[in-house]
Amino acid sequence: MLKALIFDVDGTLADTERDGHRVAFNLAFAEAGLDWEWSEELYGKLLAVTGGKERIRYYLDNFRTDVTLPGDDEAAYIANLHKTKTKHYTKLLETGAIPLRTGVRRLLDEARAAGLRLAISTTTTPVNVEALLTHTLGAESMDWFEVIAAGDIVPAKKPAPDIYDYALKEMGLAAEDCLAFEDSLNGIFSSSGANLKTIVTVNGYTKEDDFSKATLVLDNLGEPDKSFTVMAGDDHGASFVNLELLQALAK
Ligand code: XBP
Ligand code: MG
Repeated sequence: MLKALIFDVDGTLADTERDGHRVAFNLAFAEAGLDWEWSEELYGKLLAVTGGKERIRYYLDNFRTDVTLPGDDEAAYIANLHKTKTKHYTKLLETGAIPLRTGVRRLLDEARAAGLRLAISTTTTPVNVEALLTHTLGAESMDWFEVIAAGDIVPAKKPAPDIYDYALKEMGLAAEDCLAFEDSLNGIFSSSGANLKTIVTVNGYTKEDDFSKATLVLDNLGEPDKSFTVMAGDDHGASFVNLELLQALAK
């Protein structure tokens, strides 16, 4: 019996990476006087690593071995740089620059009206979730989600299943009572690692990924007047994601 929907954030609720996080990282680097510039192409490679702090570390270790960070505490330097990035990112969201993806608002409204429980499992920083929800759905939307599992709240980020296991535990639900929504390879490894059936909505950075672990792979959630495109899986005759389709997928 489907009891809850658990949503990833970046790339799933909204297409935040290319024009949001990436831009915020570059603004933080410029503010710190660094010559680091993450192009759209390079950022696509850096998305292999989840977590902004971890992504900066990955960039330095794999693309900038020429760089020696100032001071003697690299982790502290990176954490501070990441704090600046988060400041820029939340300011970007305040401008309304990043809208919700197709079908997200409608599905959240349908789920709430039907009494389905909602949760979030994301690698991003908690303040980023609050900024996205507040500026797209209103401040009260933070209360729509029983659990907002985000960022450093778990020891291991996606692709580890920790963030989904945490949400399930906090909700007191079994994986078979829920469906997860994801957009990336790291995401599907995490949700399927927690034994969750997962609907994937691909985006520019992830459309070529292998989503064989997903229950259904779509270009987006669709709307009554704008049908989705099915990349893989059984759409049960639906043309957009609604509760009827989700109930069929959850069986
Ligand atoms: C995506 C991520 C995050 C964001 C950047 O998270 O991996 O790290 O790219 O946000 P998800 P932070 O798809 O799980 O929502 O800089 O706050 O980590
Ligand atoms: Mg994601």
